[in-house]
Amino acid sequence: MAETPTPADIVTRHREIREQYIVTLPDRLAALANAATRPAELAARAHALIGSASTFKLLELAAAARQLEHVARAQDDGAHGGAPALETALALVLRLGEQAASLPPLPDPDLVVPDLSDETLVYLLEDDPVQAGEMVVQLQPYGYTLVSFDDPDRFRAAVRQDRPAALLVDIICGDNPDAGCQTVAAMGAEGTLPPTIFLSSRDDFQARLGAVRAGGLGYLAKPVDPAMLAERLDQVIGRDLARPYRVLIIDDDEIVSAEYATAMGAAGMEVRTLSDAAGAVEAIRGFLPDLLVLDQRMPGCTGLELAAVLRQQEGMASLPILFLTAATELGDKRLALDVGAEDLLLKPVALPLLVTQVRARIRRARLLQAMMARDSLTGTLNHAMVQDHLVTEVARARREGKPLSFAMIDVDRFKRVNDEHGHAAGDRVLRALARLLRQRLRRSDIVGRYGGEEFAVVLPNTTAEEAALILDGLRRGFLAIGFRGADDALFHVSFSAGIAPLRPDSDVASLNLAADAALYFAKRAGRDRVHVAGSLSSTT
Ligand code: GH3
Ligand code: MG
Repeated sequence: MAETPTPADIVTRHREIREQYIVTLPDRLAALANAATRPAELAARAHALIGSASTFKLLELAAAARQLEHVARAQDDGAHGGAPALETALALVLRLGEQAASLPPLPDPDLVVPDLSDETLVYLLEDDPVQAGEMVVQLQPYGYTLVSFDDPDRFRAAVRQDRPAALLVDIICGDNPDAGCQTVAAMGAEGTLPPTIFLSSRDDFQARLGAVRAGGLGYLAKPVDPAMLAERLDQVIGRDLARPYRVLIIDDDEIVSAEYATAMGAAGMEVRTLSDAAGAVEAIRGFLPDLLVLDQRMPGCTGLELAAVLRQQEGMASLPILFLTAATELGDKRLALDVGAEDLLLKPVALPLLVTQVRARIRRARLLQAMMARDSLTGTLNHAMVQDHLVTEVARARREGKPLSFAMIDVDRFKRVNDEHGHAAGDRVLRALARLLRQRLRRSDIVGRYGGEEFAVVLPNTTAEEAALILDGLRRGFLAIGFRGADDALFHVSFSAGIAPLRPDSDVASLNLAADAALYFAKRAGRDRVHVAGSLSSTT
């Protein structure tokens, strides 16, 4: 995959695209002038110009083009005596267009620049060294590096310089009961505030209100449960452990699509562009985008028609589509929603808004997909999906002559966790285990919740010995995680695991049985260990 571009790369790229657009302007104007006596074509060309000119913030030119489209359409519809108005409108467009082409391009104030901050670095403002030290250790298993500060001024200076991904702020600092909120509010006013979560021993409305007013995105009452804190951090940072969002843009104006693609790329998305609707089905099958951005007007077919064609293809019925259009007719919006468009954005759309809209829709679409195939508590695959994947992976391993291991994991004495610390704490333990599995395993490994407190993992291309090492590392990682229950006491939980390697004579059913038997062996041998089917000892 390509390296993440720097903010300077992005600005340069946008400038190049803009310059390309300016270079193409004279041709666009010439085509317009040539169509002076054919009102229908003139209207279509004027319409295209509205879209591109407004994208590049040539707003006067876009407005003149809109007027020209209006007059040309009236003429085309048989209005009499419109010729002089049409000539005037066309002349204005040509004049403004020539002006724009000869002036140095304005920089676009609305760029999306990549966020290069380390998404695992979190700064903590906490004046109690014991609590700070504990928090640093507790967040390590979740992949967060916490750096703690006890002085608000030094904290502020460090945040400004290092740009951490998020802040954790204790509201009370030293003798000042409001130091945390004041520090955060000051950074907010400076425009240097990363996503912030407040931690406080107060849990009343006034304290929470103060935190919201200061600009906090989250508020956790102390003592803080590390699992809950890690989840909140994931949320505010927008960390997605899955693959990057993919967007396919289909627009016949390649310069306009390049402008959009650059902005989405800067926001960490993978983007492809296509200028010809005819290649859409093939491009979607090859690239598997999460979302389609369609221009409404294209030569050959409209965006609406293309959407209708796609909706008839297998597997594309629910692909989210975002329409971009320069048209303001309400009728179009109704039609767009009719073919199942997510929404319709009017051009010119500011790049940051476009990126936000695309991201929100992909997030929701992935969530919906996940809900259907996944367990709602832990977000891992459900039992049926794991079995499906296991069938596929076993077949693949046989075909390619590669090893495969299947593991079952069961939380130890989980009934006691629920009994002693409450069901809600039990749920957090399960979510933390699921998250640890997803975070530490490879993308190609398949993780699912088998039911209750039992999980299953398919490890393609992994021998039993390798699997035992991996699972044992996970076992130790899980044991290191601290949880807090209803009684506020910190506690730790272990799991046992059974591993079954794929053997020449095994199938999916016997893999399940063997992993289950190995897990049973690990439990009987004393729990908190990993056992490989057929071996005599377990790893602890
Ligand atoms: P062992 O070490 O032998 O596995 O003992 P255990 O207590 O973990 O096993 P047992 O099967 O006796 O108890 C499992 C408990 O898990 C019982 C059930 O109430 C609880 N449980 C199952 N699903 C959930 C869940 O979604 N959330 C919570 N909090 N508890 C659950
Ligand atoms: Mg159990």
